[in-house]
Amino acid sequence: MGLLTGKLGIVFGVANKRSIAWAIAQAWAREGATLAFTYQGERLKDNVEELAGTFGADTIILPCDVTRDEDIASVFAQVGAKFGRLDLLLHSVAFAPREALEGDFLDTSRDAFKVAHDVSAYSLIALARGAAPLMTDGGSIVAMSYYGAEKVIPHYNVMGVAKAALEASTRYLAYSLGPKKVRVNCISAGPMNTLAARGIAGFGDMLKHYEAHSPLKRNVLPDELGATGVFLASNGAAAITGQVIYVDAGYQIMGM
Ligand code: 0WE
Repeated sequence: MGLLTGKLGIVFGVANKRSIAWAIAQAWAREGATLAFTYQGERLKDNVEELAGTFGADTIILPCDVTRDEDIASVFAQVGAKFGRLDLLLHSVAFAPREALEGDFLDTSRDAFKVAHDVSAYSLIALARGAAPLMTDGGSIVAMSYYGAEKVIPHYNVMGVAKAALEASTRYLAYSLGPKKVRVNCISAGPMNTLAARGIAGFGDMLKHYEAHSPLKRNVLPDELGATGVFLASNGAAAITGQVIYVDAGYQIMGM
């Protein structure tokens, strides 16, 4: 029997087959979870339907712009009607305006700060609040973070500040939802070759830097994020909440 057999989950953040959300969703499904998916905007609808459609007829696929409270309310109303309850939620959503990731952090506009924090950090709180009433038998909420939350990564800029807010929100949500046996954790992934990384200047050099300097002398594979996602979702992680787990080939431990 799978580690997640009988569990019901919802996945936010699949854009295409390279998405971290897709790697974790596939691993959750392989372990027996039944999943709902959301997509951001019509341009991603076909992608998500093609990927998630492979899981069969009981898969729910819904639109959701995480900056819209009415979208979030509608998603959890429909998931509640079809699933009746919920055990798992994956948050794999981030956005900052491109110019904020290219220039000097000093020039971060009020609007770029607001958008980055709304999409990338506040959304975790809003989604947790939507999911919590359905998590009647406890639950596991997993969000994706990055080392730029903790140390300066050139050009990551306002996304680093937003990921710091996401990680702090993870701790406060863990405290808020702990009495309901709902756990909230982050996976801090090493750099991955996803749509979100495409076109980021120097991204190839960053992958080479991890190969050269991480203890394991390599980059992280999507399946390894999937396996950590399964662990955090499983009853094996029943006493783990509020944590940031680094899945980064050990890079984060290095001082030089
Ligand atoms: O969190 C991320 C990327 C998130 C992201 C990516 C984009 C690109 C396109 C958020 N917003 C946007 N907005 C866009 O217009 N990562 C961890 C990947 C990443 O992004 C970087 C990195 C790494 C690593 C940006 C600069 C430096 C390093």
